[in-house]
Amino acid sequence: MKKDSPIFVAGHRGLVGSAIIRNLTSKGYTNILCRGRDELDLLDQAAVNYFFQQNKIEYVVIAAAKVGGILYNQNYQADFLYENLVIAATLINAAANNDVKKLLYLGSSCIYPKLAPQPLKEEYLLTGPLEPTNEGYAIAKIAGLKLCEKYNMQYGKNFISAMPTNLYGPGDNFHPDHSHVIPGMLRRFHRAKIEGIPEVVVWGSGNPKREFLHVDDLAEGLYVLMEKYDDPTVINVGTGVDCSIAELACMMKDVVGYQGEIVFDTSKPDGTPRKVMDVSRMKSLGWEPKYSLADGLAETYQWVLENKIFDDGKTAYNRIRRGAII
Ligand code: GFB
Repeated sequence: MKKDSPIFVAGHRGLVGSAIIRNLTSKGYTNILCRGRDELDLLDQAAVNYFFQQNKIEYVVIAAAKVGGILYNQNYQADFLYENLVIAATLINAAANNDVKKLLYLGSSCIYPKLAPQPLKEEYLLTGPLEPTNEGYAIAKIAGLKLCEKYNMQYGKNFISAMPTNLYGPGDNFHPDHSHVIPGMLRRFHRAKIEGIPEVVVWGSGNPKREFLHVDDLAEGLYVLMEKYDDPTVINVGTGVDCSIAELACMMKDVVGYQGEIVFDTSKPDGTPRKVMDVSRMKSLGWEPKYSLADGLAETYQWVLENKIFDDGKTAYNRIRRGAII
């Protein structure tokens, strides 16, 4: 990519999209195009085609998606399947029809079978049943990566797919019910500390294990893929290290400086027991994550405090989503 190449980052206001913008801007890229959902409806094929034509887009990163934590996924499976399916189809088709040189599609570690051997290798895709709590999202993501693969085969395109692990960091979604585990826990531990609440409830048994990658480490990995990776095979992007949700809760308690108790609400779903990824192929490209989980959690909490994310509740959440803070 040349510094003035037209690069479209779809989903620029989200956790991943905002990190990609920070990363490319820091590297001196000057022609990064972004459109909010109020400016470009990614579910509208004609509108997206017109946008690609008008702006002669050369590179595309698809960081736009309907995302959320385990409860949100579990309870809105049709919305997750439909919206993520159409976003992928619309953007990939527009890229193919408008001579985009390279496209990077983002999947997720939840595309792998619930009980696949660990660590997860890319070849385990489609070898068993998926985790029910996010099956809708996972099928949409699998369809997207397969669409890239088939456009490469039939039309000779260069559309690559990366499978990030669970992500966290500045610009995350801190919604009390829809967020992923790290922002959800951070909000709960912070509120308990400020309001002197004697115990913090952690969803599930605490036994599942998860791998967590700071979003700025992901953004650097995606840059490496855009520059060096032209293989149609999906590639895992993660730390290759996991911890239990109970261990995460103890780390969070230390990061926030909370003195109370941790209790587990087993009426909430655990989800996949484990999904740590084999990241050897990504590391062979010369990329290594920089943040330890402890440092990444501390940096994220500092960002939350500096941006007063929890001070005015919903407003702060909405400001984040409109990109006012990022
Ligand atoms: O991050 P999370 O919502 O999604 O949940 P998944 C991870 C684990 O943390 C589950 C537990 O076992 C939850 O029960 N947990 C504990 C919590 N406290 C909380 C909390 O306050 N909020 C949340 N959300 N969880 C996601 C998929 O699955 O993985 C996404 O839903 C995506 O679509 C992502 O694929 C990578 O890791 O279970």
